[in-house]
Amino acid sequence: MSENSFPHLSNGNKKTALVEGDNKYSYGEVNNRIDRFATGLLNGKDDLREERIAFFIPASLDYVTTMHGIWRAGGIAVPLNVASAVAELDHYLSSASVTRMVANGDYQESLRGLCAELNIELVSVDDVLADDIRELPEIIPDRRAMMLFTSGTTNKPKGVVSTHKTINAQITTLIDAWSWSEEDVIPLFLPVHHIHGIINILSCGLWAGATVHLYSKFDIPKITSEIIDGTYNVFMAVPTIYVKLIQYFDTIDKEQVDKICDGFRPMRLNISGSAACPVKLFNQWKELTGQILLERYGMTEIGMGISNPYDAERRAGHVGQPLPGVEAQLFDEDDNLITEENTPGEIRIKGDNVFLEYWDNEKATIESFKDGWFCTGDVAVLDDGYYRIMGRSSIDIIKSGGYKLSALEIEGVLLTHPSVSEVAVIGVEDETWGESVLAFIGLNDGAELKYDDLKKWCDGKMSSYKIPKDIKIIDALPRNAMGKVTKPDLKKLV
Ligand code: MCA
Ligand code: AMP
Repeated sequence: MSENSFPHLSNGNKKTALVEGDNKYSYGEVNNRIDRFATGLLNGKDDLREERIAFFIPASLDYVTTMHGIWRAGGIAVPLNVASAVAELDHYLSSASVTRMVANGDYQESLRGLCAELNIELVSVDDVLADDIRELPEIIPDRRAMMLFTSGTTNKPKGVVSTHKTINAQITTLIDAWSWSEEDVIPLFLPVHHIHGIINILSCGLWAGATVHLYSKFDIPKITSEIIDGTYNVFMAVPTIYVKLIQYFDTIDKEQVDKICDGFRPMRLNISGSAACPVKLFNQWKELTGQILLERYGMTEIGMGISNPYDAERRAGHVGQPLPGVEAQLFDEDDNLITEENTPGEIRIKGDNVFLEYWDNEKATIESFKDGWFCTGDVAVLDDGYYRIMGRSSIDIIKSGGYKLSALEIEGVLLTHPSVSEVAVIGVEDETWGESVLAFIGLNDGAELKYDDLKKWCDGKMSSYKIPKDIKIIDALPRNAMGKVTKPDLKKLV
């Protein structure tokens, strides 16, 4: 994907690309700024040759400038979670061998110590922007473009590397399947270190020539006031956002609720994904707004894989069929292809949308593929022509608020608390968050532990959404004959 692949990002295009607060930026302005940023990054070199450049910037013009500037200059973009704890950042930056970090204002200040320690050059967007534009390198599609960190069944997140070709495929399948056009106007309030915010909303929007309204967080009053004004015609979110909107309706008067729902009603599309959308929520949303949520299934390693149709039945509790250009099949535990309906199997995916590799982790990359298929670890059935997700093969992966969390990563942090002798973390069903994090904790002799103290102690060691929402003190964790904690037994105690 060279930048020309985003057909609307061209000089002189006056169409509004981005809206940030009271400011509007045209495609032409954004394009020029990206070229200036890329020129500044190169600083006389002809190509960044896959230098890893991280950035710690919320959704904004500066974010778009940085991401595309790195791409145009031939680097690998490493967008970071601006809500990360320092310990998490240390892992991301070290494992990706990041050499430069872009951050502005207070964000920059918060990173100064860590960057100095890791010998990373810390710059702001303004520091980099060049006054004029030099020739930029030719980028072939197979070049590495982006690294996103994802949690898995190990205690450290892995860097998922996608190429320009991968990103191109992830975007274009959605442009077709969801009928994106220049007429579209969409709010972006999800974090921009994950596929949902980066590809499905921001990149599809910019590729299609649409207008993307940028928010640094999910600001319900501001966003709903734009919805009342009829600003948006497309809305994409994780199920927790729809739950939070419905909860918000309970706190405001009926007339206001009606206005917001009337703002949703004429939209051409409302999408839910990143976690299971409960049938109850699907029905509530339809009742309130008339919108039939389009649920789709994706993963950091594959972008979007399976989606309900835009123009045909959108079935509650189901994620639909493989997207154009994506192959999906179910396999049983012996790697046999499942062809019958209603037989559970692991979803495996092939296509240009699939990532290249886990960064610097050949073993994990090899283990995640079988016969060329990427193994998602998600279990599904085919039910009357539509895939239905049953759950995940690993109990150690939790989906909370749309974030994928590793139980082992959280356990690793909790175990360092001086009062804790053993710990097991599980996800428990939660109406708002989908799943919430619960920790079973065994204490050292004579030790005591209050939840609030543990919560405080976790601050700065992990992002707030990973901190257990509750703890249960237990005499001894249930273990099997091999000494392994039997988490299904813990689930029965909840
Ligand atoms: C936040 N809190 C939580 C959680 N998150 N409590 C329990 N479980 C959680 N998961 C608590 C905070 O600690 C805080 O508590 C209070 O809620 C408010 O926190 P805040 O961060 O302000 O919450 P929020 O703004 O309401 O955030 C909810 C959110 C956010 C907007 C839904 O979680 C979010 O943006 N989720 C989306 C993540 C996403 O984009 N995932 C896509 C990745 P206290 O007040 O006590 O301090 S998956 C993906 O990309 C794949 C490819 C796909 O398929 O899409
Ligand atoms: P992540 O690794 O953060 O990209 O999260 C990807 C995971 O989110 C998938 O492997 C699924 O477990 C889950 N997921 C995404 N979309 C859905 C959906 N519509 N229904 C159920 N689970 C989903």
